[in-house]
Amino acid sequence: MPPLWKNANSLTATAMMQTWALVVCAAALAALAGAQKPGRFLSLPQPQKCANRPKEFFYRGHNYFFTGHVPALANKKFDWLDGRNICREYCMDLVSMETQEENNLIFKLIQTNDIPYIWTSGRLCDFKGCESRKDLEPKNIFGWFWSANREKMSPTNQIPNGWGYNPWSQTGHKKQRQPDNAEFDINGTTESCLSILNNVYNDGIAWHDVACYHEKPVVCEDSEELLNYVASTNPGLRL
Ligand SMILES: *[C@@H]1O[C@H](CO)[C@@H](O)[C@H](O)[C@H]1NC(C)=O
Ligand SMILES: [Ca+2]
Repeated sequence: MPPLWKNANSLTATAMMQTWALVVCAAALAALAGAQKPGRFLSLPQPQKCANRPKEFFYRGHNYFFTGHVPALANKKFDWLDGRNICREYCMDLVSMETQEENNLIFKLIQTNDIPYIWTSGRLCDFKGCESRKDLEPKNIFGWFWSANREKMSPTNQIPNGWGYNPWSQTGHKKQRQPDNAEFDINGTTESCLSILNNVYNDGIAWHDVACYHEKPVVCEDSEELLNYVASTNPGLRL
């Protein structure tokens, strides 16, 4: 899969700031489009929080934690952007499941701890900058990506390459396979964010598109981009 934006890899500090500008812009516009809390931005990493970030488990070079297992964050819920920002202050971002093995790990975390739902970094490219991308049409099939690293997802109507199942639920509010953008039909709110729901539609643990204003606990995953940036600007800091 090509990265969604060309400069997704090997970021210098300057490119990093440009990337932030792009993402900040997109996030702000997306927030405005949702008419929820206008003028919101992505948070910058906080070096001390990065150094002391919760490390609940480790997989393939990344640390992860569930907010419900961190005393200061337990019982708190966040809308999607606030969820990203909670993670980003720790040099992390919402979890991205690019492989079946990683997805199974997160499904198991949800099952073992009986977690009702979480946010992931999955996002529909439906904000400014996405209009001219013919390769993202139709959006409900080709328009999804991981915002943590801007990687495109597999088409939603297929079993992803290398996977044995399609992680998107086969059912939902409209008794149709996901993503179904169901809340748009109810009151015009687009379901632009990717949540894992635990058997909410009697469908087991599965991916659903959900409107981004809903509040959920989150799983944070190390962001190499933010860790590298904080490492390069804070020599000697142990991350
Ligand atoms: C849309 O409907 C959902 C579900 O009933 C509700 O929670 C939400 O507040 C509604 N949003 C608006 C903008 O009316
Ligand atoms: Ca849905």
